[in-house]
Amino acid sequence: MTDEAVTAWIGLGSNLDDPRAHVQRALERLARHPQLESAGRSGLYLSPPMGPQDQPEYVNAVMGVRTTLSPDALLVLLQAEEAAHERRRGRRWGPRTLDLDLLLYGDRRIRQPSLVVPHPGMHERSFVLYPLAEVAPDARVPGRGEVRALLAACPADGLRRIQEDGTAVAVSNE
Ligand code: A4P
Ligand code: MG
Repeated sequence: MTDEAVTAWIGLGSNLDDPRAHVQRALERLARHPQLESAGRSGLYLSPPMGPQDQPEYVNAVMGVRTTLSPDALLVLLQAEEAAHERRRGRRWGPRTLDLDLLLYGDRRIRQPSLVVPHPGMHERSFVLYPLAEVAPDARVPGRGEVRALLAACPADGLRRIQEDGTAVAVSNE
């Protein structure tokens, strides 16, 4: 990869049809993608649904990639990966097999109809900040501050980290 590569952070979420497997498979496929170079990934987390409550818990994770792709091209790649997981778009914030959000793209701020970066709400969502702080506490959310500081102000909201033996342990920012 050339010097123009940027570090982008991607948020992964799933709450249908074996969510752990969907997130795990997406992490592996993205890490192998020829236009992405892996720059770290968090463990898997379990989180109560934000939005409609009549849906299962989510599995969430984040991953960093170094890439020379433009933000728009990266979004297209992420949407193709969602489609590979048979993601069907239903109601907003409704259940899904895989949601890939472009959280951060270097220090860029983007406001287009199809792409808003930093991803709206990420600075106050525990299922984004806790995994992100695990791998990139120094990262900056443009206009909001350092991940570490955002985490300190963000209640865990029932978030649990999945351990290697498969059990889930509550997390805290204290
Ligand atoms: N879009 C704009 N900016 C971006 C970006 N930075 N990354 C556009 C990705 N997409 C972006 O997305 C709708 C449109 O957003 C896309 O066409 C793209 O052009 P979508 O995935 O079809 O819709 P959505 O995900 O239902 O809506 P939205 O508003 O993106 O929701 P969020 O913020 O992604 O939240 N609860 C838990 N515990 N964990 C979760 O991960 N996720 C959601 C979805 C709800 N509740 C959750 C979780
Ligand atoms: Mg989304």
